[in-house]
Amino acid sequence: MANAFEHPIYVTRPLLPNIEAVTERMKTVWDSQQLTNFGAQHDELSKKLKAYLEVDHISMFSNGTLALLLGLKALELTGEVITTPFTFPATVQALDWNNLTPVFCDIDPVTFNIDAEKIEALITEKTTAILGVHVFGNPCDVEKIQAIADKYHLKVIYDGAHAFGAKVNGVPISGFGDMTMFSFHATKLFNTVEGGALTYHDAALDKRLGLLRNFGIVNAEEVALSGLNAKMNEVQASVGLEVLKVVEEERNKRHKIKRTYEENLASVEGIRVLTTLENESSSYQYFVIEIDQEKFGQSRDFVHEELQKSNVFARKYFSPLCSDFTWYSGLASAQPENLPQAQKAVRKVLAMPYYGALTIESVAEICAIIEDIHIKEKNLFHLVEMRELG
Ligand code: T4K
Repeated sequence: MANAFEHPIYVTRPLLPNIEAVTERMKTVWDSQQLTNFGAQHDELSKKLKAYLEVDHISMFSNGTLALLLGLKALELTGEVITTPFTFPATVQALDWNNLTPVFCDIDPVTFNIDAEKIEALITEKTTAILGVHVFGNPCDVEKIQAIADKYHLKVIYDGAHAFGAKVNGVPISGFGDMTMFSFHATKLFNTVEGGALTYHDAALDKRLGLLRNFGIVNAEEVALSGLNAKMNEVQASVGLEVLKVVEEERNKRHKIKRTYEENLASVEGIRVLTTLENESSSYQYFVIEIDQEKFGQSRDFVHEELQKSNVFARKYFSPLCSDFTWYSGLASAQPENLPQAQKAVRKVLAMPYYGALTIESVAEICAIIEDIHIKEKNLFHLVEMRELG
């Protein structure tokens, strides 16, 4: 019989670097009196991330949402953008703020990513781009998406908020599409407290994004375009530089946690663990399960509530579907009957606690809680069956 936890166990905890190291770095910032507007910490982090992510071009931002919003703006998109309904609100809100209309495409029931097979049918003369999300850090079908984009001359943007460090066939995730956004929010594997970045291949975007994130200011005499304030400051960059030093260690810890979950849940009927495909490597951002109510005996919502009673706060990411937001109710592509797989996933998926500081014993205990629910249901089912038989 599993036990409740004394202290709350959350879906994640921030990766906190050594405080002395952060303080030391902060002293440098204080001494310099340059707190924001592209100082030494910003430039150092930018250089280090370029190497880590193996990219030629990177621009850093105050958060992932503004990075995506301004990235779409920089690409000068118009009309319709094909995207997924199974994502965090920021993905589609970045489209809204650019006056772009999302066209929702159903998802693949195995990866929960946009179903590349269903994209082509949604293309109209207004379509200018495909906005894929590497949901839970597992890569989209990048090759198929690129083939469609090439055929119809569309831009490809990836929301890689969860995909820091993910690869496809050994190629870093930012190698695909025209542009990739990363989130460096506190809940992300790599964090700068709040923060984000865009990576891209077109050198001309360096200048445009530089303007867009800094009010369009060219110099003291000239403002070239209507931008925003979306700069990453020196405190954020300092934290990021120290977090970057411990990211690999965190990935290793998460690998062990992932294996413990997988081993403990493998025999539980009705639970599917979301894994990466053979040619892909994961970002270790989320650990996600899918609960088949019929086989497991109880719904995802029931499991979510039972875990909460034991002080375990798993999350129903990404519920509600973005297509169900009230302001999209007039869109044909947002109608539930057009998104059957997304409608199923949103009722079955649960993001489990997943962070390096989580002990292996705690993971085993969380799995035991889930197994207990299943066994209880199974016993109840047999009892009812036997009663019915006489
Ligand atoms: N695209 C996608 C696909 C995304 O998932 C996101 C963000 C974005 C775009 C936008 O990127 P950013 O603009 O955020 O850079 C969290 C994050 O706030 C959000 O960044 C993230 N996705 C989303 C999936 O998760 P919530 O509403 O779940 O956050 P919250 O505050 O409930 O945090 C979850 C748990 O984490 C808490 O229960 C406890 C723990 N926590 C959280 C914070 C903030 C801590 O232990 N310490 C903390 O400081 O959205």
